Amino acid sequence: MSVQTVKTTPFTDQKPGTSGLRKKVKVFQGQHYLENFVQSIFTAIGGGHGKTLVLGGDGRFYNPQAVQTILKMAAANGVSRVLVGRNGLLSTPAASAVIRKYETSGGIILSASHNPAGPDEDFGIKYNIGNGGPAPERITSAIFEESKKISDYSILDWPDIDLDRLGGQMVGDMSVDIIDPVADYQVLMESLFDFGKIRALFQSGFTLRFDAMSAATGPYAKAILEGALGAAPGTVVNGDPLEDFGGHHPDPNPVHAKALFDLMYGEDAPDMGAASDGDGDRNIILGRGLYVAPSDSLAALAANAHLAPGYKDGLKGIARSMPTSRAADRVAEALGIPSFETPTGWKFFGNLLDADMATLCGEESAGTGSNHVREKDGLWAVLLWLNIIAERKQSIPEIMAEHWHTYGRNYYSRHDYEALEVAPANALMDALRGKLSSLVGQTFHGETVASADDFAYTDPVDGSVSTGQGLRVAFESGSRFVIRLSGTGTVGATLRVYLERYEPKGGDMGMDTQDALATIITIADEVAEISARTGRDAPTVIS
Ligand code: VG1
Ligand code: CO
Repeated sequence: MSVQTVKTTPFTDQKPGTSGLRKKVKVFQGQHYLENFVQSIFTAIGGGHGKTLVLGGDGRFYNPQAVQTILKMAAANGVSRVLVGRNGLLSTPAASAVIRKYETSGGIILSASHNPAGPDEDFGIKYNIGNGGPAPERITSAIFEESKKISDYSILDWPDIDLDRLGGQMVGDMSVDIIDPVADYQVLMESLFDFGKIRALFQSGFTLRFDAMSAATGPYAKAILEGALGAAPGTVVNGDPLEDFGGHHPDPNPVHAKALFDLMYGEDAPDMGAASDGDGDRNIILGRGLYVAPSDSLAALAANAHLAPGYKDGLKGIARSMPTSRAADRVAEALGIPSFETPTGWKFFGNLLDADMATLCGEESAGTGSNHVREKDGLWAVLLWLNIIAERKQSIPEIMAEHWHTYGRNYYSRHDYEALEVAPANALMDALRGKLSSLVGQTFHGETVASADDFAYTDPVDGSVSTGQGLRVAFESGSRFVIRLSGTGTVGATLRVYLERYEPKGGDMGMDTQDALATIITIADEVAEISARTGRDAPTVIS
């Protein structure tokens, strides 16, 4: 057994984005690339000495090789113990749950989430801290700084271990526990929800289609939905994790989960449709003929969470990312609890959850979660919906109709322009940023601008400030649009345009979303010069 110190030179592009470092697999396979980043993590967290870590990923191509390398580096950096999901698999929320349950120092999650996988596609890695959540900016910045000055890394000369064998093994002096990736997570879900009531719901004939998109959630969904809850066999489709996710983008949206949307809008639709993403932290919810916008799902869950045992004492507060619709704010107001508006990315919710200021959190990008872990959690959201349906004995369309009747409806959509050239995308942002202040008071197509700014966030717990988090233009009517560039893509730039219009209660709750937003869409295109500057006449994805 010998620790090798390997000479290396820094890469300039290891800056973590919205959720860790994501690059093409080929980039990660390049000499020293993965190792440099992993060593930068260890250095940034003050070394591995005496620490216990959790390690696992979404099962995509290169996941097992990366696990082996990281284990040898962890041992060389003095880590005492690593808990590894069997075959290197742990969904992102399950990794968070395991970090919390065993009170480890943190964990390394291997995922590029909803990005496609395979030898020519994407890989990703991120560090989560001891609360189970993504490292805050202070730590991701420290990792990036280390990556810019690294000169060597440490790795143990040791054979690969058997990732398929549950139980203890050694890598040098470091003990490795291969754990069942589902067990701890399932126990946590059983503590939050009324499994008896949900089981009775399925027994009464309630039907569900859960599309695991050939990614990490399959084993969890099968064990919990079809196993513990007795949903009919076949409820979970695409339930076996594949290293290339079957060649699909495991992104639950109308384009990539088209089969599910077609089913739910067709004649043979089950009562509920749901899907998760590559690493299991996202969810979408559909009723018969109705797609519940993720922002609306957050609001409806917040309004009904007290029906599930884990939330029976009510919520402390609700947090949403800035581009997420303000539907949840109205619920918070009605409940008399605070609401928070954070930048995009789950790392900004951690402090609010730790301080018990927020109980539920959500993002428009199909992410919802609570204080049970420090990540968004796809299957958790499905179970909370099921628990609510079991209690209310109403369909999803009925629950949403009542919700809008009570609170009004925030019509909401996101338009993505993917794989743009970087320079014109940046120029578009710069141009819009430059004219924000001059927009206030101007009227476009009957909508007068009430405010326009570049969103900055001051964390109410530790006072840290995050700037440049999205350009937002709000109108006197309550409508708004927000524009930002994605921080998770690996090819060119992706422009995200978030569109929102509020229809007060008593108004028309049955409009087509794109029709309802037509004026705001036109204004956003004109003001931000989207088609003119991108050369695109339509978004790549509308969700
Ligand atoms: C996207 C979403 C954001 C989410 C992030 C990570 O980021 O918009 O809401 O937190 O992905 O989710 P961006 O920077 O591309 O807009 V996941 O499920 O990809 O880990
Ligand atoms: Co994800």
